[in-house]
Amino acid sequence: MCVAEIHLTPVAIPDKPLLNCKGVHQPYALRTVIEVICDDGTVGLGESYGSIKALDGLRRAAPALIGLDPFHLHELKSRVIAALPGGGGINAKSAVADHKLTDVVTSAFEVPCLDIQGKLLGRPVADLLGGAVRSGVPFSAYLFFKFAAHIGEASDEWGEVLTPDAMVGEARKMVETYGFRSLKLKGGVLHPGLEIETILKLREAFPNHPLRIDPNGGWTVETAINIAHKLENVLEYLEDPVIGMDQMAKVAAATPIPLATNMIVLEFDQIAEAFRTNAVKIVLSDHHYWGGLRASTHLGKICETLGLGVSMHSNSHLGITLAAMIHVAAATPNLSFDCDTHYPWTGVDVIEGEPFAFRAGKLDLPIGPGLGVSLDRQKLAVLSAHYEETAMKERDDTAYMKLFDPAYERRVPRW
Ligand code: GKR
Ligand code: MG
Repeated sequence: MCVAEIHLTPVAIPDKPLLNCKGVHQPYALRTVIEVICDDGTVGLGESYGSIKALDGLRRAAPALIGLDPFHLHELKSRVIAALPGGGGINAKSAVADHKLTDVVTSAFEVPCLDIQGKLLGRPVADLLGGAVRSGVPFSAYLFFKFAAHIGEASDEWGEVLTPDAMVGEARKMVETYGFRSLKLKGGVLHPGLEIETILKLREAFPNHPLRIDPNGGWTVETAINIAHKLENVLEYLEDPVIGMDQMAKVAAATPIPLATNMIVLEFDQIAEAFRTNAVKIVLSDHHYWGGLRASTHLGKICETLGLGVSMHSNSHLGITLAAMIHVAAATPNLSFDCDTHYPWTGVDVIEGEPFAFRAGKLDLPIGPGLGVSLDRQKLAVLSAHYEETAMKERDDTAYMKLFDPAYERRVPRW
């Protein structure tokens, strides 16, 4: 059997005005839904980025995969590399971190191939990754400071969250609705003093919830060390307080709080330096740019060998990605921290039936072979129509922020 057809559908998912150190989320988040169809009619699903470079790479590589045996994943990777000479990265030049196009595209097609394999074998994808070691995968509440509404719109159901007290309110709603047992705050947005106050108020309101803060490199080394001192014994880990291996190593040397990253260790050949310099103690995996689900379990193994922890990063996403995250998280023995997810902010999906429902902050493996999710064509058509109608074809949180505040400037570090 072999791959006979590939369909790529870019979609625009309504998003909330969530703040980070680069600006604010636009009205849509862009993704691509991937369908790989075999000559026997078996369909594998995948989901990846929807940026111009990612979509272009997916479109250029897809024809090279026709005729591929969906079990031949090494060949999948070499066909992708051959189809994308020069490779390159998928992010804008101004981005502080980039992701390799060939890894992104390999992953985007590996997941549907694993979905196909699972369907043919009648087994969940987690079984193809060594089997699930936990029945429910725990996720953390992903807390964002936010504006009440997009420009020209009425307030969304979360309202404005721009103070420590309002953030405690957002956290309560997340915990009451989804049962999350740990909290991650997207920082680098307010003055550091206010973000310290926010974490301390969260600690008071949720004495038993592990807490993390991630300013995406928005602080100077001095600010980061100062914040780390104030939050010692409060944080489970501190994520990307500063940018760059050397700067992370300086902060790491000054605090007992473990540092985590999804910004300085993005590829296998960066792990050794991070280990040597003691810059990070926890690597955040993300199958979309680490090269796929199998690569993510390899990352887990390497981290185990080096005595590093593994946690999981996320970006705005739909249920196909969430299903893949659950399978790989279930099959990564040393993924010992609650995973990130933007899913509660998304509110819509392309999968058939009910959206994923968190119980006590956890999600079970979807039922059924492969990923265990199928595509709802009507839902897909709605999000695809949004993509076709919107002029937005690239994420640009800074440009959108300038519409709220024309004086706003992107600065990393900001504080
Ligand atoms: O959604 O604004 C966001 C996040 O800041 C996202 O872009 C990051 O990639 O969640 C991510 C992170 O942990 O850095
Ligand atoms: Mg992060």
